[in-house]
Amino acid sequence: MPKVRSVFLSDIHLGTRACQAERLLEFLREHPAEQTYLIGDIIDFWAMSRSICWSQAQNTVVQKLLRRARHGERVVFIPGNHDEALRDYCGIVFGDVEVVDEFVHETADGRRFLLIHGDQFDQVTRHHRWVAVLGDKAYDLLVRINHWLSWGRRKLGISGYWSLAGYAKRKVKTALNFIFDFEESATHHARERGLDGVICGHIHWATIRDIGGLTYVNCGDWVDSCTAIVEHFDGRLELVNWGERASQRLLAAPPAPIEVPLAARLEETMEA
Ligand SMILES: [Mn+2]
Repeated sequence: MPKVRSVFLSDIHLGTRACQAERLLEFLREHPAEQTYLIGDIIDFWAMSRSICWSQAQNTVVQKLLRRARHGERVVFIPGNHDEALRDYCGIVFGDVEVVDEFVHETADGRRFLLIHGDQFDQVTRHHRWVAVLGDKAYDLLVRINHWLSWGRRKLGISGYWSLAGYAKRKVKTALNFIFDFEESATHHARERGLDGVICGHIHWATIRDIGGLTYVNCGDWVDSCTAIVEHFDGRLELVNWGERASQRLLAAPPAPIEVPLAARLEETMEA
């Protein structure tokens, strides 16, 4: 029996060591849904072009998603910039998974949302790819440090999840105004289309908020914060912070070191 009407996920980054596949599996197990939307950067082809990390848990994530599609649940895949190779396949159905460039989802209470990854609204990735690469590099480093930090915190019995990358992002937010600009332009796009809001990903910053009468929703990510958006049967949208919930239960082994495949991205920038 579905527990929620819809599940919205983005930025899983399968194929990288940072991908928190085990936590995602837990989340999926506890959230059967009528429809599942995968809103971009699900598979990280950028990173995989250099070094591939494909764990058993990541394999299981793919199998679970395909299984959902096979068993009558609607699964829609909207490619992002890290899996942009799949944009060539928009309009095609793969093993019951629909691949589309963007999608309009109507909630149970009749609101219409544009589903799109969001790199289209990111002026940095669009026009200054090298800046995005530098940003990515710093971000990956923070995620890696945080991986060890949170393990240390668990070992010391400190409860709760504290994200270094999240902290740093909050700090630089005012300096760059990057997130603000992104949210504004995504919402603007939905408004122009006559919709009630937008559900996107890309910036790894989960939120549900009102922007000028429209609802701006971001799914977050599964490399750092472990967040998802769910739609309940009455149409209410909820941000699920699985990272916070799971950290209270997981007193696991030390994390494996993360190899950050930066060279691949740098190469790509040279070519761009
Ligand atoms: Mn992206």
